[in-house]
Amino acid sequence: MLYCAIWAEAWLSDLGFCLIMAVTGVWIKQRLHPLRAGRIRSVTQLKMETATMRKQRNGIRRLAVLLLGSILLGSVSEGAAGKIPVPVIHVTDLYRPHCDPDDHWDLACVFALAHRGAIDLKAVVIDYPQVGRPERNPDVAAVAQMNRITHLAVPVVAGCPLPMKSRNDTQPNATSSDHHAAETVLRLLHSAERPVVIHVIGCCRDIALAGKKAPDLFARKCAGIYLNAGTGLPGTKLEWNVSIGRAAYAAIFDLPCPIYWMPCFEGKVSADRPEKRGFGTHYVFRQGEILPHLSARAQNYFLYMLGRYTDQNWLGYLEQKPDDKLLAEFSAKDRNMWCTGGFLYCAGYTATPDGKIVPRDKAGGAPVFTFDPIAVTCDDNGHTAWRPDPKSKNRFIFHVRDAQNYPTAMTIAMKSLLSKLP
Ligand SMILES: [Ca+2]
Repeated sequence: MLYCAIWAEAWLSDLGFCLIMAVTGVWIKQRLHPLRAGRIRSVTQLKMETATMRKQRNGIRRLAVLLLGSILLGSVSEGAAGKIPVPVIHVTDLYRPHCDPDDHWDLACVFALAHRGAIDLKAVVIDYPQVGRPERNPDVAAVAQMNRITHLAVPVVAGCPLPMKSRNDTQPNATSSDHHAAETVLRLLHSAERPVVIHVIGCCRDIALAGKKAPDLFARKCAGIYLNAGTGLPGTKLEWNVSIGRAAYAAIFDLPCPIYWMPCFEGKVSADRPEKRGFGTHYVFRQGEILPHLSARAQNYFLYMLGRYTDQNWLGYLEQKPDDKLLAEFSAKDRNMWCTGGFLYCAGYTATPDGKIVPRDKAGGAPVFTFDPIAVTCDDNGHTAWRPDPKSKNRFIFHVRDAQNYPTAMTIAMKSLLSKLP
């Protein structure tokens, strides 16, 4: 709505400018025409005057076109954080019944950013359920609820059931159903007017497949992959999102587009390397700090998931009065979180230590996190090695700059996002 209002305002001001230019043009024609002005005394003088006037008119036309163009471009550059909403594809292991409820919190965050016009949410891709967990289905009901709450119409597709056998495995024998998600991603990149951001907060498979099938398209049309997987330092067991698809995780690091790597955990930090601290996104918040402050519909979105409902009553549940008992029960529980910073950053924002969401260039000298340029490699088994590289233009790592305030800042930022959901 905000974005529409900005466009409407911009176009109205452009219309006003055009009217002014038209009136000015008529006035100039009336005032300066040589015959009307009575300044012509011979045919030769008329020809010379006419040639001079033509040059002046062409100059005025060029100036008008330049002015009009700059105004139109100026209106396009308006919007959230001073830019057009960045197109986003959200890839998540979002199931019903839920696996880890953090994915539902994350889905609400990206919908909240879309609702306020900061991103253009193009699609949600949900991982194919894990082997041995057939009762878990991609939670299309949660996406339907968020569409209902935000008045958006974001499409949702399910991912590929086949694991990649190697980091270059493009699965030539897969069916169209198997690659529905990967092909959807490629179609969206191909048709997008601007490069698209991709958030991966579950398995890497579908984006790795899409990227390996069309690396040139990723080079041209992917603005960055926000990769929520792995650990910042080696020496610990593989993180969950890596363990469910090592080859796919390794393949992401091969892609010719920016990678904003968001290690889920810091890893094993040695006491003699204190400068290596802060390279993990994990934080914890108490759900009661946010849930009671949400709209009834937003509360019901969470309670329908947290209560593990698997009926078909997603719309009916959304519209009812929130269940006070469930609300109290889950408000008293903590929640592990990881991905919030990347959602803000891709939209042009960061957070201050006191949790204010601010444009990245207005954070002053103290953003609570940064993305630092690095050189990074990943072997076939999902083990990464990296080092700072100030010259790097397309590999970055999430860096918590203020560990003391980071969890609170992310919680307050999330609360301010979600509390604006209708
Ligand atoms: Ca996840």
